[in-house]
Amino acid sequence: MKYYGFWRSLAACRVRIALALKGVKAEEIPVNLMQGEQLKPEYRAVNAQAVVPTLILDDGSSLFESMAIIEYLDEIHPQPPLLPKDPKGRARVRGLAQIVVCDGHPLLVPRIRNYLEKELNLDEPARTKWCQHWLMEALQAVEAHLSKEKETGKFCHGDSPTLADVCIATQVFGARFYNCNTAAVPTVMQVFEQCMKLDAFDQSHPLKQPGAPKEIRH
Ligand SMILES: N[C@@H](CCC(=O)N[C@@H](CS)C(=O)NCC(=O)O)C(=O)O
Repeated sequence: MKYYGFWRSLAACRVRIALALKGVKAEEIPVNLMQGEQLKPEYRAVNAQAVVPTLILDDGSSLFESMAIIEYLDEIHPQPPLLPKDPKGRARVRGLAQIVVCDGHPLLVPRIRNYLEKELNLDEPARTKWCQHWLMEALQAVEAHLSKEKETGKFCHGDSPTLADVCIATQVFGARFYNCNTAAVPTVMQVFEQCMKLDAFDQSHPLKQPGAPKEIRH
């Protein structure tokens, strides 16, 4: 198994964390998003949306979209489970994950930032303000759930990590890259600290990947 990713990609990071939690080894093939490599015809032939991640299975077939990839990994490597056993629990975990993956993170990706810069002529401070705003919108919605729902434990749902933690941890990585004030989301940050005690999260951090700089410059 191998996957196309990039050190800076939060979506690829989600897959990296899930692979690590499952103890599955997969080589990462870097696609340099900062140099636009995702837009080259060779990569478009791999991923029709020109985005990472793409998981390539041993039979050569490919899977796309981080949530679909992670749920596939969870089905073929059921231990440790990333979704609860009960339907209501699964709906809650998927809901928390989707606040980030469907509604928050898509507003930050390179094609959006490039459009803001090149088509709408927004300068760097305005683009940073945009990213900070949407990063925190998602995390504040997650905070509202985590802080008042009884299912919240050490992690988003109980005392072991789920799909929700994978997604929320990567959104916090993004919030830190953009120097967001995370004091407003204390429960999210408690869960994040628990996640970061696990090697699977710590070692999957974007800045710990080959080719990553010591710190993020926008
Ligand atoms: N919903 C997709 C998002 C994929 C995505 O947008 N990935 C970003 C990196 S985090 C990307 O490759 N962007 C390329 C671009 O925007 O040009 C997923 O979860 O896999």
